[in-house]
Amino acid sequence: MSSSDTPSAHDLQALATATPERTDAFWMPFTANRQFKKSPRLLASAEGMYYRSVDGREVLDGTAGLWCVNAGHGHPHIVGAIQKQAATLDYAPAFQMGHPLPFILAERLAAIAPDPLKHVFFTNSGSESVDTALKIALAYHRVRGEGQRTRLIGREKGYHGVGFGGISVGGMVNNRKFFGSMLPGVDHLPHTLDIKRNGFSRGLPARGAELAEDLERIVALHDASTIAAVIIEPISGSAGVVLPPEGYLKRIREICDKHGILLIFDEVITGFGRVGKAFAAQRFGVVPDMITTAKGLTNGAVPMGAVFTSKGIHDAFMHGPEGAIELFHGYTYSGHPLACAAALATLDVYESEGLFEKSIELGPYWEDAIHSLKGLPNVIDVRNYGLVGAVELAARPEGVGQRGYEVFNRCYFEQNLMVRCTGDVIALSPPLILNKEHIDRIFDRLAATIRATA
Ligand code: PXG
Repeated sequence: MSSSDTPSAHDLQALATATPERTDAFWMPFTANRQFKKSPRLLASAEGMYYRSVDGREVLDGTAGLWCVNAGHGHPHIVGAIQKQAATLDYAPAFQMGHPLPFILAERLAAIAPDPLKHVFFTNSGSESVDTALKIALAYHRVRGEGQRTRLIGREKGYHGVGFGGISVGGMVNNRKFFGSMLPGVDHLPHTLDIKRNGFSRGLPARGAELAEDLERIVALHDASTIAAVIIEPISGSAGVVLPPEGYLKRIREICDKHGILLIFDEVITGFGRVGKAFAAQRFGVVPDMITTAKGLTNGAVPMGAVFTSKGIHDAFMHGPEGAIELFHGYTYSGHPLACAAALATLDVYESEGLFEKSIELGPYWEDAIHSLKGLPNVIDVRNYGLVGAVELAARPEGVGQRGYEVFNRCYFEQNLMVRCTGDVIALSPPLILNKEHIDRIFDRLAATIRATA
């Protein structure tokens, strides 16, 4: 390409805000490609609580993008930090070399993480964070002389990204069934969704803590000496917002402790203020041995993930000759300068705007608003915690997911509201900068759509 062929920045802006002429080459992720391309939902820009679509509509963001834009869109402090960093240091090698920012960022992250999770390994996504945590768990047992602990325990309906490790411990059938035998030696706890007993609970469901006892059954079956780690989401997001029954997480922690099994919380969606503290671990008062994160870490502005590990896990690796690499794992872009700049600026905003507390301040109003949908046609459950919500709809006789998709699509085109649908569950997770008027608007528009889709 000669320099005269290089598109100018102005041309790129024009391209980025209009419907593309051709849509064939791009194979879209987790999307019904043929359906989408007939009637694309394309976003051109965003500010605060709103997207603007390529056809010029202002669309209220009920989902913080995909659970990631916790500080709202286009925050000037975050934008400025990324721009400056791009012009200062575009990239530095991540292995046996470094640059200052990941060191500074890791210290700041350690300061907001629960004790003793004071060490941070950087990745580029939630999927990579999960695979990293699983690998650290296996290697941790090995460096301590317990290399026979290789078994990993996940949970039905769990979502841990799309790497082979993540789908192996995950429990969403469509994410697994096409992809062969995955990792061997994995078992699954039962999920905790029980609409019959807990339907329309406000906050955490009261019934179901005993489901944690299933871990004892799995331990008895395989023997504790073969089990490396249990990984669960404190709140499952992708499967349609599945909440932990009161007391459930504490019991899982106790059983793991009893048997020397590591506990990993996947906080890719619950991290960074979604439920009223930096991490759900803190809100629920249960501290795991590792926490996996991504999304809200950089406000979604630059891809980045992070795994928090306990001091005990980290220190177990810091033996042997000083010149030996302690963990044979990492990514070209671990601690990327742009991602670090975005994350540091995002942490500034969370702090200066008090966003981690927003889910506690607004939680009761959010809860009342979402439960006002009870009684609308086809609403069979409503679930909420912090600034997370789900409205479960009865499936149409023609097929699971059809009603959910129609509500999602009509919200977008007819009500200028972005929600998520997963099966027939409408999931909500707004930016934490929202106010009560935004909450009213979200639920007015969603209620109108649910009525219209009856
Ligand atoms: N763990 C959890 C708990 C997640 O929610 C991942 C891992 C994977 O992250 P990456 O960055 O590799 O995508 C996730 C991702 C939804 C939805 O609609 C949720 C996710 C992604 C896309 C959609 O609920 N979570």
